[in-house]
Amino acid sequence: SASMSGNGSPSSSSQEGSDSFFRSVLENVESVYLSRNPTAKSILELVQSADGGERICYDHLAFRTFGVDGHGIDSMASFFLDYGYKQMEELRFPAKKLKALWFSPPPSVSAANGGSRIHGPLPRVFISELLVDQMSPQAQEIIRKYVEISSSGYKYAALASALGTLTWKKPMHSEFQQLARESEYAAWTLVNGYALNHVTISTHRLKSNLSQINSLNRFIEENGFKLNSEGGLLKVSPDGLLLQSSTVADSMPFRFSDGAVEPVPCSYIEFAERLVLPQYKNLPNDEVKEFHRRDGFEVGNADKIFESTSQEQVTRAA
Ligand code: OOG
Ligand code: NI
Repeated sequence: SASMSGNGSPSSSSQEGSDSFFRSVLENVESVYLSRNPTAKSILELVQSADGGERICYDHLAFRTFGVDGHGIDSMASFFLDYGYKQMEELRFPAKKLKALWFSPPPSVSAANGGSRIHGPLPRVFISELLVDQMSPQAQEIIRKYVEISSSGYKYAALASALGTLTWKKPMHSEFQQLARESEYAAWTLVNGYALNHVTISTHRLKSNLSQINSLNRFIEENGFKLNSEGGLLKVSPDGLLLQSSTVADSMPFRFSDGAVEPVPCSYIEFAERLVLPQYKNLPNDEVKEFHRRDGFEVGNADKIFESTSQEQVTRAA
């Protein structure tokens, strides 16, 4: 594309072509998310303008899936793997009956892609799945019914996410409620499908004092938004180097197949600050790159961030 300053060799220009397609898909995934989640949209605008107007970098994107018959992590991961992402560590959440994998992005071939937030360095990706085999027979029956209805839908997870459609038909309200009693993650996935679960603002890449996550948290609360309080507002990894926080999900009316219209939790927005690794602590600030910082995810942090869509957090007084 015209805005890119590659060296013009055939391999670099074909890579730029696929990169631009890949980013277009992510932009659609993002715009579905922004249109359904007014809190996330407002916060992105607010942080961007308070930070001096430069575009926000995403630390990661996250998706949820049903881990059964091909509909799990792999269904969404295949798109990212095809565009150069690498599979990294697995995380386990036995009490929630969840498993997650994260994927690291390929180095960016383009520095910018006019006008969108999916620009510059590509975000990490965090994909989780419900361990469906471990659910009660009743819950399994509901989940298996909808993944069967979707038939080959799992092959088009990224497409469903970019279009903002479910790959199965809408459930009945009673089915949603039954799943929610056993797993709020399951109920969320039944009504949101492959929709983007959250984007995460990379706070250390902000220019202002909001680059410190505690200042950003204060700023978010001062502006009237509610943060997930599970285990405290700030989630800190045991090594002290990965700091995370998140809002509670917006709720939106959902029309169930039996005609009931009830609010269901949609998506939230997260903030992550990755501190410089001890071996690089003497590097001058302007020489610190992303790879000098704490990478990856943390099971203890993630366990609490999952609660951003829970009834308890969504309905709690601010
Ligand atoms: C993912 C929660 C975990 C993180 O960054 O550790 C997470 C989810 O709610 O699906 O986002
Ligand atoms: Ni996250």
